Amino acid sequence: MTSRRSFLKRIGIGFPAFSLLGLASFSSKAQEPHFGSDNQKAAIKPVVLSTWKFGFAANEKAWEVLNSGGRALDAVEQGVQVSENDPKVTSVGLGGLPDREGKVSLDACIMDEKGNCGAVAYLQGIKNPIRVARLVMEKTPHIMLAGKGAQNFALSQGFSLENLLTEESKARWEKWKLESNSDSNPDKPEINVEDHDTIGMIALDKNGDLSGACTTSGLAWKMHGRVGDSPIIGAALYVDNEVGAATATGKGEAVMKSLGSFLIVEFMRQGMSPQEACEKAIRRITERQPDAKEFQVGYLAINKQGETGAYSIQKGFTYNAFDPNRKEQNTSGHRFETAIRTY
Ligand code: SD4
Repeated sequence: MTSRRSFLKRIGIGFPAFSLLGLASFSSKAQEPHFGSDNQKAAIKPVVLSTWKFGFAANEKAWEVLNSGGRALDAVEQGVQVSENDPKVTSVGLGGLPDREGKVSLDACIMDEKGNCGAVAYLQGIKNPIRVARLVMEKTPHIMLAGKGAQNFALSQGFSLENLLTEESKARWEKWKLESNSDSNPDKPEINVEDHDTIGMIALDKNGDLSGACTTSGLAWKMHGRVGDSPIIGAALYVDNEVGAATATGKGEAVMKSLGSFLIVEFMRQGMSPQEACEKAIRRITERQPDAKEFQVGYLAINKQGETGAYSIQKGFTYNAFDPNRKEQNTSGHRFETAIRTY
């Protein structure tokens, strides 16, 4: 079996660089990547990546599915539901922070290895928008349903209406209302920079197939009716089973302007590594959007070989990476001013 060090040499990455990529903590029982007789690099699989600290629990659920040979699509759908169902995660599903009128509205999308996709936008009263998005994909001729139509479709599929505004989220909204003057400040939703945000999850299964899911309650205190990037295929999520997958978190408006996830997949198609593709897509925002210092966007990517990348505008973007050799939480911190990446 090829040694790890010689494997790194063969793929052109010295050990220090490999550490920088956040991949250094192989356990002693780690499976060694190996080469076939044609000297092709064997894919690392399965792999699952998700955004933010709370995504660790979601990854564990997804890992159960992947490790038992399940489909990446099932893994991501079941994984992100862990966050949707957790009232303490105040940016996804139940317990999500509301808009400025106190209404919780959810956005989600899902995409499989065949390029099928489904999405819901501005969905109210339904705890698991990702399940509804999958049903839109599988049971309708459409890709996205929004608002009342999305809710009616969910009810027709056996979902029930629930109050998603928990006491804690309601109290935070009431405090925000007291402290802010939303009428004179209509464009200032809460921009999360730290460890509480949308969950985006992308996975490569044992069969070598990619899928992804993204689900959120969106920016806290957003204008009523606002829809972000999270249900937009190509913006917050894109999967191309020939190339790779990418997902986004952060200020949706910035991601939508550059269709970040699609851009990353296209960069990987041109030969960039997932890390290079994430960095270049972040630069597309920082170079073109003059207010980029004011907000956060974070990207994750996987390619068909199971290599991963992560990058963000600001420090503090936490993500979770599971593969046969690691179960880790990392921070991809880009110091905007100096363009130095720190892990
Ligand atoms: C949105 N990208 O609605 C989502 C939510 C998020 O910081 O990630 N907020 O814009």
